Formats: sequence, C-alpha cells, structure tokens
Amino acid sequence: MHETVTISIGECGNNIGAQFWRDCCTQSDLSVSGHSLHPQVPPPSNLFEEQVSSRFVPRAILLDSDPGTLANIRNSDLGFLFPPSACISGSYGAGNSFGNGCYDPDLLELIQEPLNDQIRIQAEKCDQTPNFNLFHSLGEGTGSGTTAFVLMHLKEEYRTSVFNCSVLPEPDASVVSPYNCILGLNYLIESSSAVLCIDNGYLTAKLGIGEINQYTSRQLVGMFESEKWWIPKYDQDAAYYQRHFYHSETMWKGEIVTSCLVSDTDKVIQEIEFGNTKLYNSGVIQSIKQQLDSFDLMFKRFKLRLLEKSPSIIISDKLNSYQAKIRFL
Ligand SMILES: Nc1nc2c(ncn2[C@@H]2O[C@H](COP(=O)(O)OP(=O)(O)OP(=O)(O)O)[C@@H](O)[C@H]2O)c(=O)[nH]1
Ligand SMILES: [Mg+2]
Repeated sequence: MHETVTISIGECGNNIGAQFWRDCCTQSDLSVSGHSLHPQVPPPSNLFEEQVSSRFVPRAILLDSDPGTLANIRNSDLGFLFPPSACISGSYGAGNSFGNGCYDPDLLELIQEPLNDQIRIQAEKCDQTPNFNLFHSLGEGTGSGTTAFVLMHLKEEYRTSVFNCSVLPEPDASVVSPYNCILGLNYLIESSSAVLCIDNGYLTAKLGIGEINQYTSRQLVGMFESEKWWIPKYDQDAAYYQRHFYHSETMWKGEIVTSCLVSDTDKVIQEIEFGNTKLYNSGVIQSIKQQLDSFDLMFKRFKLRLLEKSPSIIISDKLNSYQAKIRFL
C-alpha cells in the first residue's frame, strides 16, 4: 500500500491523532512504545516504519502552535512512540485566529523549518512520494490557519494526495469560529483530495469529546486498514471541481451514528464501504451551511461598520468569492 504520513495539527487534531495511533498500535499488536508483540506479523508499512529490533515508529508529525497538547502526549504512556524531532510546537497558541495560525511571523519562525525538514525526512523514508493525512479542527487558529499553511506547502512541494479529517465547530464555539471555519474550508477546497467531516455540533449532543475521538479514530483506522482505501489522486487543475467532502456512518455501541447531518433532499454522489463504516460524498452538510450563514451575517455587519467609519474604503471582494465557492459545495 502507498505510504501515508499523518500530520496532527492543533489541540483537537492531536487529541484525535493520539487516539488514532493508540488504536493503530492495538490493532497491529504493538505496545504503546511501538514494540511488536508478534514480530512474525508486522504492522502495516503504509503507517509504520520499522526500526531496529522489532520496533516500529508511526509515520507521523505532531504540530501545534502552543506546546501544551504535545507535552501532554509526550508525558503520557504514548510518550515513547513518537521521536522528539516529530513533535513540533510554537511557544503560544494561535489565539483563535486563522490569520495568526497561517501567517504569524513569530509562529512561522519557530515551526516552518523543523516542519519542512520533518516532512522531507519522512517522505525520503518512503518508497514513493507519500500521501498525507491531516487531522485538525476548523474552529480556531491552529487547526484552521496552520492547516492552511501546511496544505500550501504540500501542494507546492509534493503535489500528492492529501486526506483531511476535519472537525467542524459546534454552534457555541468561539464567536470567531465561523470566520476561521470558512477561511479554512477554502484551503481544503483548493488543496485537499478528500475531506472527512466530523460535526462536533451534532455529535456533542450524543457523545462526550473523548467518545467522539474514539468514534472518529475507529473510522479512520477502519479506512486505512482496508485494502479498499484510496485517496482520490491529486490533480492540481481538477482539485477545485472534484470535491470530495464526505460524511460517514458507522456502528458505535450498537447504534448507527453518522458524523454529520446532511439535508433531507441531498443526493448521495458516491458511497464507499469499509467493514462497518460507510462514507458518503453528498454535498450539503448542514453545519457547513450554518457556519456559512453565521459568516455572512458577521461579514455583512463588519462591512457596514467599516463603511460607516471610512466611507471611501474599498473592500476586497475576495471573501465574497470564498462564500460563493463554499455555497457551491
Ligand atoms: N472532536 C473533538 N473536538 C475538539 C477536541 N478538542 C477541541 N475540539 C474542538 O475544536 C475546536 C477548537 O479547536 P482547537 O483544536 O482546540 O484549537 P487549535 O486548533 O489548537 O487553535 P488555537 O487554540 O487557536 O491555537 C472547538 O470546536 C472544540 O470543540 C477533541 O479532542 N475532539
Ligand atoms: Mg490550541
């Protein structure tokens, strides 16, 4: 199978990543420090790289703008699984802002070089240019902005397929989350080959955050383990037109749970099955629409206030074109 390098970004991305790698170890008969309990059956080489004496290391990079979440992972029982060089963090968070996560020069000075080096080192260990998985949320600064920064780098340097597992914000997340979410979604539309949407707004009414992470991880492990798993091939020219925004359905504690609500009238364009998990490519995911509506409202008010203060100001229509693109999903 094609090798895959997984980059977990921000607090949410790293919480999901930690659960994912824990489950991958259990599934592959590895201890949480990566030692094989049954050396005759090695773990899948698309996800793990073999090092000396039956020790396996995840093809993973852990990235955050503040050091807290990575420190928690490194101080947990998973601490030995990831080499220190694969854990990259800045010194403070992106403060709920897409702009900080994507462009803050102080943050980029700390993370850009080690991140690019790590991606290159991990890619060089693969037989062919790897695919990339990105796990992240879209409601705050790092998950939306730094993910956009990583996507731009991957697009420029590797031109390979990228899969995103993206957590959509709950309605009572921070007031600026619709901005972060809509700005982040634009980069996914431009550069990601396939996106699995996990809707916190819908799922938090049924499950606690820990359970949502277990549920999400179970689906991801099921997909990557499956012989059927593929990421749509990256095609720079077609990326904008061939959008794959999936929602999923799986058995969880005896009930079928879906990762997102979709509109009743929506048509399923594509359906893929992996064991207990089904992925649907179906377009109108309700919480994306809600985020867009909140974004519209905030943006309209912002424009009015700005024009009141400075009537001669010219507002770029770039954001309007962003809205139009997402409406088209
Ligand atoms: N499903 C799930 N959602 C989470 C988790 N942790 C945070 N979130 C959600 O993610 C959003 C907040 O994003 P975070 O990942 O905490 O923020 P960040 O990307 O680190 O960005 P900054 O803190 O601004 O640097 C909110 O919608 C939270 O509910 C988690 O472990 N699982
Ligand atoms: Mg954070």
